[in-house]
Amino acid sequence: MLNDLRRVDKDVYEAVLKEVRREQIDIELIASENYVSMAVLDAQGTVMTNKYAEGYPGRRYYGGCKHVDVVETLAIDRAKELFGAEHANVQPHSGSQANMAAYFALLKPGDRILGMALDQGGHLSHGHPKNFSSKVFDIVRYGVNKETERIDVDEVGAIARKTRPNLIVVGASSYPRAIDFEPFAQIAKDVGAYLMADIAHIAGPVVAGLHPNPVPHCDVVTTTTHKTLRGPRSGIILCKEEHAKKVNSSVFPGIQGGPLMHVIAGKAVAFKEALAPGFKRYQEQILANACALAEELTAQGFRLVTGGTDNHLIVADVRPHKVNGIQATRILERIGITVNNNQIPFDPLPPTKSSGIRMGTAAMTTRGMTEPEMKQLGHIIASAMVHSDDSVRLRLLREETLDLADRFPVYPGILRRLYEQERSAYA
Ligand code: DSN
Repeated sequence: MLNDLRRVDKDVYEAVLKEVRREQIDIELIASENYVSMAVLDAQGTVMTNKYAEGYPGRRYYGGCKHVDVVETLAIDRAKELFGAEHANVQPHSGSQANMAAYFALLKPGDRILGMALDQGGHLSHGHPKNFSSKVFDIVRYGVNKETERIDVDEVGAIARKTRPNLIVVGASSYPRAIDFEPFAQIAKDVGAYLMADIAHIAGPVVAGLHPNPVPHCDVVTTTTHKTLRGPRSGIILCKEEHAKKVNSSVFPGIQGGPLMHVIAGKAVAFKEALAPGFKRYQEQILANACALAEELTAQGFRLVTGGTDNHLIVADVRPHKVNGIQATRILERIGITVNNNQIPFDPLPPTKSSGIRMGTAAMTTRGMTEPEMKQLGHIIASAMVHSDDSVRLRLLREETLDLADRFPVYPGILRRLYEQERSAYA
């Protein structure tokens, strides 16, 4: 296994080996991460990485594309079927590039975008001052209501009527509640704006019918493919047929050259997996696990933004435990739990510290954990905060997370073969 890599480049090989081991022994609660299947890993490690395929299936600028055409067509057809979309472009390398291409398809530089502020739950590419989006476009922002910490569509409507954006972006990176796209469509219609949804986080529940689907209400929908959708690290764009040509030429030649055909192969495989009946059950368990973790964290003294969750993620205000977000993240890292520090709405602390942490259940659900393990994790997380100065207690908590990780292996086949090869690394 990985024999050529080991022979040619020991440094990279060893880093990969350590990453395989880290993924096994840590509890992954980063809301935007997941573990792809062996089939998706296989697809990405194929010779499709060699092929230049600028253009689209049947209309390429390079010869020799007949097999990559098959793969891209499968990915397109499956994406359309999954989301009920009229058109899909599966070439964006990432979520941010999907968003960039969508903006450039519908807008010209200087046009106005209304998006959710990052510090209220939005995403960098929805208009953060340091992102390309605010350098190219004129950004106005909406946030959440200070009392409820939820999106207030009346307020969004008022901002839209006042600022007359050309495009409204609905979607978030750290918003734990379901989003109703219909009122956004009404607002966009009232002010003559395009409506774009970025469902990077919630694509899995959308596909499973467990979250409203924005496709019928939006001009364009973007998503990453690696979060709850459990595909390779990448992005896609879905749109109405009327925007198809503009979206395609905005991706290529607009902002990208050759598509990453090995990653598109991985997307095709992941979409097939998402179309299979077991995927809905997986998504149901992600949501059930998020509820169970949210309940336990609340019982253990954390304050949850909005009081809970409707999706796969939780934003916990950690200040009741007398720590800030970065301190909580570091304490959890010591006991093998990975999360990210996250601002809460109207956070008095800067993003580098923040008052909260964000957690998601997609990855550990992939490993087979259910509600009892979520309760156990909620208890472990709180104990780590309480005993953060007690290295003996932290060591015991680390043993508990190691035991949990052992009970729910990820990539057991890879681990077994690497272990046989590299006993010393696992000694
Ligand atoms: N960085 C991703 C996240 O963690 O949500 C969004 O792009």
